[in-house]
Amino acid sequence: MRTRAAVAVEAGKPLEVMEINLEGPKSGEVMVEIKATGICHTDEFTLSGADPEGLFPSILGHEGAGVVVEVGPGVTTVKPGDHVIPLYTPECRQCASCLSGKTNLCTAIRATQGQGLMPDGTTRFSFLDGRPIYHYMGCSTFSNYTVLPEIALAKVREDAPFDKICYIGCGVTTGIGAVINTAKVEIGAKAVVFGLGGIGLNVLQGLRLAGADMIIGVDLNDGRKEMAERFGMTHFINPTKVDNVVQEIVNLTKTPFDQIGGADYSFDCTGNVKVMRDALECTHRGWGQSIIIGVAPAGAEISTRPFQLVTGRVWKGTAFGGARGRTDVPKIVDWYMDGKIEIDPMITHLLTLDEINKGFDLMHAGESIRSVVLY
Ligand code: NAD
Ligand code: AHE
Ligand code: ZN
Repeated sequence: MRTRAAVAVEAGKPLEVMEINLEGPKSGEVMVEIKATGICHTDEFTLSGADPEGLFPSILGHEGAGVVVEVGPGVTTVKPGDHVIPLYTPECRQCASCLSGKTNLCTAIRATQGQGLMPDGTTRFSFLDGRPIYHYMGCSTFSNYTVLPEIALAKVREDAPFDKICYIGCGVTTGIGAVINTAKVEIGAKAVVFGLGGIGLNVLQGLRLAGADMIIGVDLNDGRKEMAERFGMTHFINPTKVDNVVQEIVNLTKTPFDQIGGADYSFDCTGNVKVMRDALECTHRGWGQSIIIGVAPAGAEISTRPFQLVTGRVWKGTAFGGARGRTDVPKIVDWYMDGKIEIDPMITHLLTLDEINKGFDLMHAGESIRSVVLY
């Protein structure tokens, strides 16, 4: 069949909206009509050419929601008409990683996913002249219709609005999950969030949900302050307006009983390796944990004095907030529908597929939190 899609033809170039070919689902695969997709900073990162796994031409997008239209042979867990959220971190429930109970990083199809291919090593997308187009993160939600492995779909309730729950496909789950699954923040904690964009705001609401007492937000953009306060931030620091952001955080967290100071938890949501160092070093001697969420460009490396770790600080990372997609995503949709978490104010712009490049422009200008494309 034919479908409309925004194709990443070349690194650093705007997406091109066009009609392309899409082959039907093969064994264990499912065709989904995408109804809405968010634009995450990771899409921008790959389009810019900074992703070591970036492939062109490809169809980006990994934060979608839609409806199953067709299933391939052997598919048993979803059927046409089901509402689903694509998962860039699938959940096969059979591989060593899934069975370990220690990680959400299912390895069943990771190798082909990273090569922009379906598990059988081929692509379902092609230009009208027959040239192949790669998949992206196993999702490719910048196409109106896409094909995914069955294990990469979370079935969700049918009364949840696509234009909001698409964000659970990455940003919401990543931010809240980093707090709950990865850091396991406790009531009364002091935490710092570096980068108050589409991910950082969800870390804030995760911290509020977990009952953190002091929630410090750090961002270069003063315009983020108002929205961040709405999501639970108690103190704001613009690092360009203080001498030393680490010292500032240490001072803020000191008490008469604890003159050492430092955050119990910090989260990097910028992808900047210098910020990652500050995020580690502002945590408390003896027990501070710093969680890396941001994705850094090819070749970038983190560094700190080993003494920071010798003295008890812990550096961790998280992908998709440590969430097991098929199990956890339907629950997060329930949290949204039950009013336990907020999504609506973070979706600042609604776009058509033809306007998708405007979503990247708004992100670059720091004007949007999430732009969502409606098909
Ligand atoms: P975003 O563009 O919406 O937000 C980034 C924010 O960081 C902006 O508010 C920006 O002003 C701020 N910022 C940039 N540089 C800064 C600095 N030096 N100091 C302080 N603030 C700074 O991006 P997003 O969608 O929130 O994504 C954030 C990061 O998380 C990206 O690197 C993205 O690739 C990554 N990400 C990771 C996962 C994961 O599973 N690990 C999931 C989604 C996104
Ligand atoms: N391909 C990049 C890394 C990109 C990356 O870290 N992706 C995150 C999700 S970001 C979502 O917005 C992730 O899930 N990583 C785990 C995985 O298996 O990809 C690179 O550096 O090669
Ligand atoms: Zn993302």
